[in-house]
Amino acid sequence: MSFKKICVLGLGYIGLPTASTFATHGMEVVGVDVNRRVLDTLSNGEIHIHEPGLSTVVQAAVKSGKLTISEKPEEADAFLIAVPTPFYLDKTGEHNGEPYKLADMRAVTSAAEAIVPYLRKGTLVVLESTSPPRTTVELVKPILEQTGLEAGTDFHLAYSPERVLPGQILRELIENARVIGGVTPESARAGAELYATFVKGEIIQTDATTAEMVKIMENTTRDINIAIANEFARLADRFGVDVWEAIKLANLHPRINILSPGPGVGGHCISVDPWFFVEAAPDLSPLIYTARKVNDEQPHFVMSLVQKALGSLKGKKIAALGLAYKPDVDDLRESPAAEVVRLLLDAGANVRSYEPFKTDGLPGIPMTPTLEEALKDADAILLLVRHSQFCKMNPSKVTALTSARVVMDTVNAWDAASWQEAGFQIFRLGVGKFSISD
Ligand code: SAJ
Repeated sequence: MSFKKICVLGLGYIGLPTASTFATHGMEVVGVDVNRRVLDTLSNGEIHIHEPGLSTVVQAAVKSGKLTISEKPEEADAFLIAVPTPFYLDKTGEHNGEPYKLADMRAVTSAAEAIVPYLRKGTLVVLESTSPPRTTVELVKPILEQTGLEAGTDFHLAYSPERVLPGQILRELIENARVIGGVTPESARAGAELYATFVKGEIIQTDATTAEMVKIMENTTRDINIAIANEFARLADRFGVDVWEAIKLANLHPRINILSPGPGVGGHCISVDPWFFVEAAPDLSPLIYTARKVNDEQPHFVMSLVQKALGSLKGKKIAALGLAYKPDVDDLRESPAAEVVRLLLDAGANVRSYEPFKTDGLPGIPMTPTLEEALKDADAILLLVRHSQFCKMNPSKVTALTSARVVMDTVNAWDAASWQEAGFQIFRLGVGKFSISD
């Protein structure tokens, strides 16, 4: 079968780059979103997210006439669902007061319902949104079959996880291997043919539920690996060890690759996807649940570092550097850095945050438009995100910009000796010793 026209539902971090990439590879694309602000921004030739190179690709796609933006779907050869599957904290008390999160599948449900009037014999529908195992067959399939058409026989239905890394989306979209899971082998084949439009990596066909599980397994493994690194940081602090040195040495082992501790795990993927397993099968996922809890508690460990450095936090002026969920992106979703700032504010500290990628920041968090302003009258500097700009800070120049003489590094970005030589006292996350002789 050949695909000439595709409708992409959801123009966020995944949908927009995917829609534009299909368009720049010759496909006629209708990009659909329910958010008026997103539609207006895109219609004005602008984009609502920060992703290197994306603006150029979207503009090229719109200018060529291949990408049009709309508030509702229209008839097409294929439909791709890339809407959010957010989480909410379960407050029913069913989990004995333990933090427990549940998936909100309403956007996937409405997207599937929006496709129903346009579904024809031979149409392909692909779900890309990260979803609990069996969503394609148990949630999406019955909605689409309301048409009287049968999935796998009359139309094709598949699940294909996106695996791109924010900051490198456009390149990874094309180069990464793609898994396509069909409700039948024919559906998988149709999906593989669609993605062959631009994917240069290997395209592997499987069944829909396996494809769903693969995605969640990938991000869950990463979450657990970061949790153990965070736990090592706590242990190193207790035992008078420098965790960064210990990790470097352990990683010399040819089969060990310990990740980096930090202020916690954020973003809309790793910090939420493991919940899809926990929610679906709590009896089978105690390790996954515990790793989530360890990573969610990590901002409290940062608080203990700040308390160690400053004693009482009341009225202390702290310059907090970085609010994004990870280095060199503007995404503040589920950011542990923002959580640390909230905890500091709650403890009575006078925090001023500087986030170079998003100076308008977050409600309730006092922000400064420049680094200089954040540093000016500070008592202490707290580094929360390993942005390249912060890694390059020269301590001997920083002395002139601030009254602070205490710095706290939670991401191992700064060379302790250089800061000490410049007259700062430095505290580092996961470092329970102050000199080699400790
Ligand atoms: N982090 C650490 N220590 C580390 C690595 C990361 O604390 O050693 C933190 C980061 O600071 C951040 C969080 O973990 O807060 C997640 O960052 P990340 O770079 O690990 O992942 P994401 O969420 O930006 O992207 C991930 C990727 N998945 C994997 O690497 C397995 C990406 O390929 C997926 O497409 C994406 O999730 C997604 O959409 O699911």
